[in-house]
Amino acid sequence: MKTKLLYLDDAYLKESSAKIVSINTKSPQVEIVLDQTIFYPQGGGQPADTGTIQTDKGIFTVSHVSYNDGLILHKGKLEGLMNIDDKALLKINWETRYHNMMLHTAGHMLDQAVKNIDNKNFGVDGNHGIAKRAFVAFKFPVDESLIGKIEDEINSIVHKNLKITAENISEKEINKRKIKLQFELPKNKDLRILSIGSYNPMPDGGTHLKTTNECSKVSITGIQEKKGQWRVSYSIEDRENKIKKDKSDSSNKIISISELKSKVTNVQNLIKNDLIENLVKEELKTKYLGKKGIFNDLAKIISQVGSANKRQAGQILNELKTDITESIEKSVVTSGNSQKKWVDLTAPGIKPKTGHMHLVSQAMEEITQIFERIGFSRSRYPEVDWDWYVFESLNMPKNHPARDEWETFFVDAPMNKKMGKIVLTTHTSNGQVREMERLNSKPPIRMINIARCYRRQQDATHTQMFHQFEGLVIDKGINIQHLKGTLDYFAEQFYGPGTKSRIRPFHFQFTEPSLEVDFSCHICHGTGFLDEKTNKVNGEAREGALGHAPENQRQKCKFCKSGWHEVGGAGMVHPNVLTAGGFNPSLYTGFAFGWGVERTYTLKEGLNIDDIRLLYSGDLKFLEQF
Ligand code: FA5
Repeated sequence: MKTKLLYLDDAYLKESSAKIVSINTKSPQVEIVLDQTIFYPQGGGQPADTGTIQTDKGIFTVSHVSYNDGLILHKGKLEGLMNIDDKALLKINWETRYHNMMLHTAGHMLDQAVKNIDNKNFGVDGNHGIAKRAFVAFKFPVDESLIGKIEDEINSIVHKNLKITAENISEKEINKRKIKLQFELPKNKDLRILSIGSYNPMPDGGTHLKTTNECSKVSITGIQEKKGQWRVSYSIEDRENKIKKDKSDSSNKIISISELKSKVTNVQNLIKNDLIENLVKEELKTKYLGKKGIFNDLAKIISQVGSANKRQAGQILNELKTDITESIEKSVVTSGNSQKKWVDLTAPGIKPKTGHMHLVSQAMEEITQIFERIGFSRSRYPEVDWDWYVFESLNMPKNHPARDEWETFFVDAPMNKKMGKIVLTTHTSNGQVREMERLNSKPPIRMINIARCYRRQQDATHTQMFHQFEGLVIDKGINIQHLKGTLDYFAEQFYGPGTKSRIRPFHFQFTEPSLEVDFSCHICHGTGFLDEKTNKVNGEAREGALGHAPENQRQKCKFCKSGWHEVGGAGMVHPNVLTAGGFNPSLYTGFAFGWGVERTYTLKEGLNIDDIRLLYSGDLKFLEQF
């Protein structure tokens, strides 16, 4: 196997993914081999790249990279864990690599520049930055008096902005195109050839710039004879200068009117803030209108707005200047008066804005606490779950019509033989069998499971994503009275003293008997009529008076219309569900209930939320009221 060398196809790749092929922790440094890499291994005079290789569980800091028989060895320090076949994210230290690319390309341009001056001379060796040295060694003498000339020549190649390309090419093709190579090269092997403009190509395996003028200015720093070769040393303008140049180039980009407007708004906000802070008038003038002030700085943008927008931009800037001048004039604090940065301790304070939990989170917190007080513990189960937990283990076999009521979203994923399809769970009842399994089918179970649920429904009382809370109690001797007691306890705790619960017969596949649960309306106290409120003794309607007047003379409660609000379902756990969870139904019984968090919460006194979609509108004007 060979490592795929991504840097040969695209030398500008700063990041890529790869798979770990081997990890050797035995050598003094950890060595990692990948199936492909963007890390350049030291060679051809170009230094190795550094950077990081990251997986889910570990990070590897690459300090050296080398080539060995088709494999690239990444050496460095491993923190955490990495395994063969792990997917990894590779990142090279781009600034260093880019500098190395510049130096390498400059080396090839230097070779060409000397050749342009002395047709017979050519480079035989090169170092493009290893150990911070850079030179090209020439076969024939290069005289020191030529330094200026070589420098001019190489920088003229830089300014010509020639295209730099690399291609893999066979020996046959080299001969066909009459490409003259300076060295004996391996036979019968494809070569990588680098071309700068129309100059004669040269073999090269390094990373290079795309055009010559991407390189900073090149300086020749000396010429030295060594071992019968003439080393011409060179340097390029330092990296910081190049980066600064790139930044100033990017400041030439066109600025749109909306970008300008947003910059103007920023300045207006800034000055508003400074006025609140009581900055001295003179300081404000220098800061905003001074020669090097914020306004003049912003006004330079006019050269970047494009001719079509110049007029409008000028107008916007003029308005800003008037605005700034007027604002500064309004400032009462001057260096002459001693009020600089005065603080009026009697002024009412500015209340810092604090956020709060979303209403639904507040409700979940309160519900959890209410049930924890009577020994329930909070569980969480997946909101993307197997059909088995959502339906089948709950006594709803495949194709059972009862499933239709849960308008289900199915996940487009392979199905499992036992577990069935993957669905977005339609109710928190998926936690019933999961909780029984978690406790190894050992009683007692007192679970409160609060989670997100999903159904294909959307109207004032239904959202596609909503929350339910599910209670499950299993033990010996649990009966329906325990359920009713729990409902009454919750009603009083959540809605306030006097609130009652009511159960009505219903049908769910997973409970027997099944019930629907209602709570009494806090406005009409369960009577359905508003006039009852004033005719109560200990919460009960008083005999006589309006409580027994004919219905058409009485005012109906608009909030509930019947005295009761339905919140959800409940019942005694079906023996088949107990069996699916590993419990013996002849020994154990249990009850369960499942209600909508949003629905239960919006019925609270004083909320007046008649459309639960508002809860998810993200409208701060609504949310901030609570
Ligand atoms: C169920 O989901 C049963 N799993 C409840 C249950 C649990 C019964 C345990 C027995 C034992 P139902 O489909 O009725 O039942 O939903 C219960 C409550 O969830 C509803 O009354 C409502 O308050 C809430 N709800 C259901 N669908 C939505 C929706 N699309 N948007 C908001 N709330 C919803």
